[in-house]
Amino acid sequence: HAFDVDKWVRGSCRLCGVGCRVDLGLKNGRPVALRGVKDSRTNFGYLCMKGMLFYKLIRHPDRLTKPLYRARKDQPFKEISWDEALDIAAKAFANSVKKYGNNSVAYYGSGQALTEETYLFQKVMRAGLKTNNVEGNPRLCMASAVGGYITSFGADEPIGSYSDIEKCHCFFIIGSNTAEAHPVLFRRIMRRKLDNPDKVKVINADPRISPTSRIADIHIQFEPGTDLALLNSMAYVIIEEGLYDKDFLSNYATFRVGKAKKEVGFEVYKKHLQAYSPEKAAKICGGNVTPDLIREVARIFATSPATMSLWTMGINQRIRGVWANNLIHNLHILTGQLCKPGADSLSLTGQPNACGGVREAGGLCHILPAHRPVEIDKLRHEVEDLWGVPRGRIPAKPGYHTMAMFQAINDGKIKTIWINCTSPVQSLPNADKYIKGLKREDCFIVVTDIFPTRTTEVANLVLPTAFHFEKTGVYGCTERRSQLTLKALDPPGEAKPEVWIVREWALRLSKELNDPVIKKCVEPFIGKEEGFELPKAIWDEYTQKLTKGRDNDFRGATYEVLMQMPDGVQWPAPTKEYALKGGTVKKFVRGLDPLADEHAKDDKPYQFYGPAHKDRKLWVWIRPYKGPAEAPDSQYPFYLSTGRIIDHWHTSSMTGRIPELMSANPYSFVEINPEDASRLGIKPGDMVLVESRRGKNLLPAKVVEGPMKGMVFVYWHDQHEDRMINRVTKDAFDPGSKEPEFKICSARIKRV
Ligand code: MGD
Ligand code: SF4
Repeated sequence: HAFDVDKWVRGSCRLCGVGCRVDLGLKNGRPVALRGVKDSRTNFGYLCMKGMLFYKLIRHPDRLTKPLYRARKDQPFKEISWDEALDIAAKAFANSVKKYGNNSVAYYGSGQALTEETYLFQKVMRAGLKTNNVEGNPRLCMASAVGGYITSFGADEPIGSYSDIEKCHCFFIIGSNTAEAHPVLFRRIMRRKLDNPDKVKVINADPRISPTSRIADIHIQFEPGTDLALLNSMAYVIIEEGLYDKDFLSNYATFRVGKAKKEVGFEVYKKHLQAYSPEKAAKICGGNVTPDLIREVARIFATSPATMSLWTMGINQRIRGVWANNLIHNLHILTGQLCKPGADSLSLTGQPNACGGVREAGGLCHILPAHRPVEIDKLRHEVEDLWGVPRGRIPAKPGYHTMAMFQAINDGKIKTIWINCTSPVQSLPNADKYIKGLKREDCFIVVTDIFPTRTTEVANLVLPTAFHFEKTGVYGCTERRSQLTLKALDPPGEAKPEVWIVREWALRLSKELNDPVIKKCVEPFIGKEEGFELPKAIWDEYTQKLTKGRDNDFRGATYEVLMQMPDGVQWPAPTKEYALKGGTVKKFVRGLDPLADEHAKDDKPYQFYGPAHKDRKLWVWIRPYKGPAEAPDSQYPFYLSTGRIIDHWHTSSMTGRIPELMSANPYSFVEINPEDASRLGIKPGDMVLVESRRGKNLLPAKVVEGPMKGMVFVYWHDQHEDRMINRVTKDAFDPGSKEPEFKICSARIKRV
């Protein structure tokens, strides 16, 4: 290697959900380079620009290095000691609990926090402070995918793995700009296509032509929100033309309808699909969708030797996100495009640890660690027993979900909140509405971050934390794979790892509330050195105690094992011997998944033991088409959609501080279809007012054959007040997953 470094330290990328393996290069103790790990079967040594450059944040001059405090939000911050800061945090939470009750406090975390961090925060909140007000940004991101997997397959998270890509013959990419949001994974898909241009088909279904569409054989462009009709129509063709897999269906599937999850017959399902003949669906979908196009893609999907669907926020961030997920799974169940090599219904995760930390370790208001719904008494008591706290300590009722949590702040019901590793002021939809609440003087806000952000502007107490590679811990990516990142250097100034902060805060909280059970939550971790021993002890408790006997049994993936594996381990991995082979590549398949063997009830090759489906079957759902919460009308005639750009990560609080990335994309802009631009007299670079019923942005125009006619698209990373697009988006959410519809609202545009 040409790098001039003294030492390489192994970890995973800090940014997106692909989970690329990286080595951080140090020279004289300073970070100087990042390289991809060649032995990795995830990224094969490749990195995208963000992944290659994030080491520049480690010693960035803007880093927060001292605790900051102000009693009132209209005062300037002053630097204080950790002792003072932890006392203030403990008193704020204790006073709220004493005065307003346990549900007046909350934790709002992140799919970028380490698993050990989320686990410890939620343990103290639930068993210590007796509240399930534990949420995080994965609600804005993956909640619909969780709902889809649980209702269709009986268990969260994908069956297959990235390695299916190299065996896949038909990629059905819907609602995902993989090329920009998951660049290194897209490289694998592109490689597969370029190496097999005729054998491999790529179908891209999206209202916007994006860099992902470049490799597509077919681009289906439909009106935003109409894909539920498209997916039902593909199912119609598959059945009408007899392209379904009768054996797979009779062995492994049942048909379901409604809230009561009632089982119905195949004929009832067929009848429901009559409303979605290609002729009828094409009319609903608009764009370039014709009956022939629907027939063609349904045939390719069903008859290809192996089909993989890939999707992200275009499907999840919708008021019917769970249904959209179900309808994709339906196609796989009908055609048997599951469990065999190269076939999978694979939801791509946005963040590096939304799966590992939040979905698996209990980071949402309704789930306890290891996929245990909080409402189920037996499972809740199991957790209380494992933690050694009295039964009844964890409330049975889920806490506030994200949108309800920020509404509760608006309503003055939450008095103290801890916001960790996320910046809701910029990332919540209809942001202005919630910023009002966050500015309330009667809501005390603690923020843990590495940089000042839009959210630290509304905080009372800002605590500086260690960044990636300044602490040890685990990230779990899309494909059920967990990977360890080792501490390589100390954090700057007085910044501290979150696990230390939570432990010390909990000890003070225990005294403030005179409640020994709070201390009990962190007792196993007292005295542990914070760089390695402390996170290790937390990981050990979580994996050895909490995942035992669960569908994500991960007892084999100890730190010792994770340190030996170039790519970490995929769960389930109940034993060290098994984890040392890499874990489970395909869930539910006998011979590949130890739990499928353990739970086998017959000699069938697939065993769907997911805990949510007692019948051990996959469920094909009857889900009707339903449009978006807000469709264009005469006043606001455009669809507005938002998403990521390759150079930036989310709110750009990190990537916006990397000069190379900033100069590549310094600000956001609005993409407008050339036909609309010409009709409205908008030329490239003109300043355009983008306005909805909630707010407005002023953005330069990019005139491009990207969004379809009647639609505009805005990148959401820009922190500038005039270009923060979440001041314009809508906060309607899916009634099942509670995930907001960032991807669709109506707007008008005007050249200024
Ligand atoms: P990030 O920029 O990822 O955005 O939105 P956010 O989570 O608000 O925030 C991460 C924060 O963590 C940064 O402030 C960073 O400085 C801080 N940080 C980095 N490392 C550490 C660390 O080690 N410890 C701590 N404590 N902090 C650290 C994401 C959210 O946004 C998501 S997940 C989605 S999917 C949504 N997507 C979306 C969209 O598509 N369109 C629109 N319009 N809005 C969206 N908002 C949602
Ligand atoms: Fe990091 Fe994602 Fe880029 Fe890989 S693709 S280097 S995980 S940002």
